[in-house]
Amino acid sequence: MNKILIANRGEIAIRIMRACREMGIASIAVYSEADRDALFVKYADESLPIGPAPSSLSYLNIQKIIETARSAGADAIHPGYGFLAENPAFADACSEAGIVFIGPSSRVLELMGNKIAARREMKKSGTPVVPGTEEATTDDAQARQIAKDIGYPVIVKPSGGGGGIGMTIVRDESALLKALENSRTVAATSFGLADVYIEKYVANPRHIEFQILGDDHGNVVHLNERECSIQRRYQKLIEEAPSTALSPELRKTMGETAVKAAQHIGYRGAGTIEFIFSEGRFYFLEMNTRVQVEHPVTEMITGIDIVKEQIRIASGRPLSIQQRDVEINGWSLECRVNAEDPLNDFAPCPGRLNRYRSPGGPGVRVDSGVYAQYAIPPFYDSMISKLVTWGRDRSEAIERMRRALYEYIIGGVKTNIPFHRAVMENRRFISGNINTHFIERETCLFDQLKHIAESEWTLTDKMPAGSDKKKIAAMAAAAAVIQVSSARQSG
Ligand code: MV4
Repeated sequence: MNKILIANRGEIAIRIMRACREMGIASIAVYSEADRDALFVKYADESLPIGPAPSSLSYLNIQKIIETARSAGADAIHPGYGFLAENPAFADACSEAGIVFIGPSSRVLELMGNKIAARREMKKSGTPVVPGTEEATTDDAQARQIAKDIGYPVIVKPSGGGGGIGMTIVRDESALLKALENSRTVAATSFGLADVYIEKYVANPRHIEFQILGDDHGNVVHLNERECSIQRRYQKLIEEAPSTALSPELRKTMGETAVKAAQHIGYRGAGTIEFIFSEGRFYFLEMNTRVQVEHPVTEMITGIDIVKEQIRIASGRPLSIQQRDVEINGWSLECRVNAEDPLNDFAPCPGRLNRYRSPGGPGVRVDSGVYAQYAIPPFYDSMISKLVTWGRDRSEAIERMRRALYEYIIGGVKTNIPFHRAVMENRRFISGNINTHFIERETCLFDQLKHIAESEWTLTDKMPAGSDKKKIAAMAAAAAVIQVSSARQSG
């Protein structure tokens, strides 16, 4: 493999190109009109335009991307996450063009993309699934009977989706038919498939997922778990590895279950088995057939470069590690730093980063696709960076995250950094006793956040206003760099 086209943008495009560079592989960026000034376009060995800003006309345009890959002589395409990453038609289009799709077979993408089929298949492999329906529920009387048998509350889920869209929690029979109707409508609009299914609703769960890698030589390994319970409206905000919830024995059991599940479907590439975890029990939820946003926390505790393994696997080479080589070293946290206003319902705040300086030092990793003076376009997600820390234990990882959040300077847009600072100081979070309802239930978080945001934003917008000398010094340094570069530009 000599040349890889990255069919994605932002931080993940750069993450993939970094792996390419270390492996001596040339990288090709493709970019929309809105991304002309983006960092990933500058980082790539070669950059080619693929169309207008809306992703439907660029990053989702299969024909255009394949055509571009062909004319540039790409051997393979890495789809990153989102966009075309889990699209079986795209995987097929790659093969038809004689280009390697860096990911699982289109058969597996199809199978795991249909959540009812995935459930059925996982049950067959001996993986525990939540009690629920085996087929799409079409008949109302039958649905009523099934929900009654499972016992309320139940949750209605679209088969075509995942990630929470169109899911409805049903507390009693009177709400069931309306919920089915509602989920079907959302499912049809969002996924083009109206099929829905019913599961027992697991109350107060954690979301724990296992990273797996499979190659074409019959090897499947797991890289342990990630704890992803800190989320809001199905959007993960903070992830960590390992999870405070698992004993070594349970970790081993869940890891072996994940490997068996992957082997059962003949999985190739990097993938994630999502489990819902409650009261010591775990159940399969979904499988994600791509590299995930939060993969760095696993890399930090295992030392394994997941993207390089993806490329190795796609080249037909065996995994560079066996299960016995996988060890957990320390603890890692990831905060997704977004351009959004946590005090205004996390509304997106795209715009120019008139000040930008990222943190560093021991145990700090920043994956981002931005730079000072870069304008975040309004067309895509609002992620500025993934701030990742590592420590010998969870306390050290948290301390380093607090320190890194303190060092981070972002001016010109509102960010959720104050939210992350509040979480890193929150007693419940520090205790590790968290579940998926943490953000909505921990209301004191928002009082704390308000307090932090007021001082932080004042400081960043009006530099001399604060009393925080060290932060001002760091901001002055960043401002000086900006002045020098703009003087250069105008001169
Ligand atoms: C569930 C569940 C409880 N019971 N399934 C949400 C994202 C998707 N990956 C699966 N999700 C859930 N599935 C069963 N059987 C709880 C969630 C869930 C959730 C559901 C409704 C409202 C907010 C939620 C937050 C996290 C997880």
